[in-house]
Amino acid sequence: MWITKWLWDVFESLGLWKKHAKLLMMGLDNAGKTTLLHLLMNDRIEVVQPTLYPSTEEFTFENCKFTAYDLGSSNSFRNRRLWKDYFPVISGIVFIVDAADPERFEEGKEEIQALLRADTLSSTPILVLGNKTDLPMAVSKDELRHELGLHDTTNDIAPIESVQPPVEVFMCSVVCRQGYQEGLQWLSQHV
Ligand SMILES: Nc1nc2c(ncn2[C@@H]2O[C@H](COP(=O)(O)OP(=O)(O)OP(=O)(O)O)[C@@H](O)[C@H]2O)c(=O)[nH]1
Ligand SMILES: [Mg+2]
Repeated sequence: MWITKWLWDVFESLGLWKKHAKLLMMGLDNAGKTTLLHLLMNDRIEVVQPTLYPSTEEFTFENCKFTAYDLGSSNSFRNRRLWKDYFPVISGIVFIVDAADPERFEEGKEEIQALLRADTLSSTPILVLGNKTDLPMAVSKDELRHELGLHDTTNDIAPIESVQPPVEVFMCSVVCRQGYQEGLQWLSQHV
């Protein structure tokens, strides 16, 4: 809405927003990307349909303004090509995984490992959210990290010579409004 944009511009010019970050929402279909985005924008859980068309949304978290691109699932061929167009303009990635769907971890691993190999993203922080911890099948953070082939960045055991972007895993339940806040705080510090 133009009035929101106008207010942001005023606040920005007064130096009241510390940062403005552009994010790409990524992850397999059904992971919870759009549900999270709508919660961040409208502060409520909405029933959403699978994303068929790319959308650009804006929200604020603490005193950081975010513009987020929701392209739909990253496992579609069309979107894989689309992402690359966004890489040069984004300052962070939110990669959401359904932590209660072990059958799709391998697919998720392929997606995130492809991201880690992308030259254009060498310094772009990646927030990995293990979503749906409210479901009984949800795995632990350690298990998810292992399944996705991610180093334990918390304990800093990644090889020093690696030029991989900062990556951190946070477990969350979007529908229970738990866990993603800590992840966004981490991301805000790295964008
Ligand atoms: N149990 C549970 N369900 C969730 C959670 N977050 C999202 N969902 C549900 O997961 C389903 C998919 O959510 P979406 O937000 O559409 O997922 P998406 O990643 O945007 O999917 P695509 O648009 O197809 O890429 C919906 O039925 C949501 O209500 C959660 O934390 N727990
Ligand atoms: Mg969606």
